[in-house]
Amino acid sequence: MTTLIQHILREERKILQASGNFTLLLTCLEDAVKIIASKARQNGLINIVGATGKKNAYNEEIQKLDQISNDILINMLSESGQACVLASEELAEPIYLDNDGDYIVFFDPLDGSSLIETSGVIGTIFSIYKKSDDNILQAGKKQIAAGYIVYGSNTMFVYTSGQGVNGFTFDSSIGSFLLSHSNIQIPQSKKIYSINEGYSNLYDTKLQDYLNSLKNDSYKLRYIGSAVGDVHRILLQGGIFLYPADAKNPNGKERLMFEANPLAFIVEQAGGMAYSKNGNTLEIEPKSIEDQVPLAIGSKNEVEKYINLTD
Ligand code: P6P
Repeated sequence: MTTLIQHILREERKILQASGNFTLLLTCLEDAVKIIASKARQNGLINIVGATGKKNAYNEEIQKLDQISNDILINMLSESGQACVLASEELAEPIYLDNDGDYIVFFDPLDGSSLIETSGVIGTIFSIYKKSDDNILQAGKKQIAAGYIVYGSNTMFVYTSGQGVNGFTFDSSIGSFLLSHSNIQIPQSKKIYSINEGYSNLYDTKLQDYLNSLKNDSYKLRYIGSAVGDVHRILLQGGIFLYPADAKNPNGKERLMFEANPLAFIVEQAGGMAYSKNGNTLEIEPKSIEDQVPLAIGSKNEVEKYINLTD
């Protein structure tokens, strides 16, 4: 039996040459997501459903559990003393903390929160960088760790620090995440694609022709409406997730710092590929904390086929 914290301690000693501070940061993150998981499972019993009446920087309604999750993460990560900057998808500005912490943490506190009310698959996504003197915005390839916690039929913590991808499933009988999926490798060929076909009239001709080629080749469509849920399925079963640019969203919708980069780091570490118009997602130099990018992510052969047929 290997717990999440045992695994992170071993990795920290082997790779990060840190003195335990990184493990302390992830321990506080683990506590935060345990609380979030507990709240999410009480949906229907406690008043966590519905909108707060506030909007985020993307003009989206902030749901009550978004706010709760955001506050829990801010509180726990601040208390760790190891993060000098916290940036949340739900906050217009990053939080600069008065400590000598070495790490910058970006997070989407609850991706897919519109699915809370219907008990859908939602999740927390995080992305960790070493502090940089000049700018908190760094390309995704500079991440030192990233992961997500998916709150679905089980609660699973999927994580990489650049040494492969491991999944830890929450065992409520002992209150810990235990290693359940060691060295995840994304299956390379699976005829499953994931896209919101409701927007197909907004897609350009090449994209429409590509989608038709998949249908003609008997691909299945699976789309949850939360990137963390769709990408988690693809990480384990293979396929491709697409949130492309369209006439309404010329830069796509997925947030570079909060969704695309951490998911791209995970998928590439599992042998997959992540592509955002004209190049690898992890190579993009962010211009703004609110950058949104088109995203094609999943099995390498599927993403390469997408690029060949649409670029
Ligand atoms: P649509 C969730 O709000 C999210 O940001 C992603 O998790 C998800 O992939 C996308 O939006 C869904 O967007 O336009 O299909 O509802």
